[in-house]
Amino acid sequence: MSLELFGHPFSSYTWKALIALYESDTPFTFRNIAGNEFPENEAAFLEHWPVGKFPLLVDDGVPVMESSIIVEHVAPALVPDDRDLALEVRTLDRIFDNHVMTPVQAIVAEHLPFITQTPDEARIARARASLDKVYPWLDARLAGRRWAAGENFTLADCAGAPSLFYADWVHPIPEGLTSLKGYRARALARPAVARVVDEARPYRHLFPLGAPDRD
Ligand SMILES: N[C@@H](CCC(=O)N[C@@H](CS)C(=O)NCC(=O)O)C(=O)O
Repeated sequence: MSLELFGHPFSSYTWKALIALYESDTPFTFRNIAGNEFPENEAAFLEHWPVGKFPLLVDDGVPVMESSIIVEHVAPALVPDDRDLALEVRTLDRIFDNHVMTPVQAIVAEHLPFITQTPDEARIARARASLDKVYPWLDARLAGRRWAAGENFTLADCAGAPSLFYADWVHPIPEGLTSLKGYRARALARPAVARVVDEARPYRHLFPLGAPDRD
């Protein structure tokens, strides 16, 4: 199979797909759609997926949308065969995307000048309140676990690492939530995750809330 991944090096969902590709040592071509640098990549991307959400995988010309599906497509071993364990992995994958990354994206969107000049403070407050609810839940769920669903690095960690990376930037995880903070630190030390973080460093100036001087 010939694989091309369209995405932005600073995008959390692109990281999710890249982490799976790096974890599984899968050869692929990265097609960067950052800014106006690579117009031919942007045009090819939109031709395959007019909705315009990235990442997008193209496998021998066939588009594969949605980061969770891309992870399973390129690295099936990141979802365990055991049915109960697979459900736990997929549950945590959904929670990181829907209840961590979605409020983070809402907060970021309210600070993007090309989206709005007047941040919707009520929307930001609702997103922060969502993170305040999910952080303690995750802290309890991750207690005693090395990775999100247990001993092995899975699809859930491909989602957990990027979402918590950015969540802690926009709405810091409280010090007392040691399981969650420890999990985030372990995830950032994982070589595949460290690699996507490093590859994105040149783009940190783009972070609309100002990237903190850490990580
Ligand atoms: N459910 C999608 C979400 C992808 C997503 O929201 N990607 C962001 C970048 S991290 C995006 O495409 N933003 C551009 C836009 O919304 O126009 C997935 O898992 O792939």
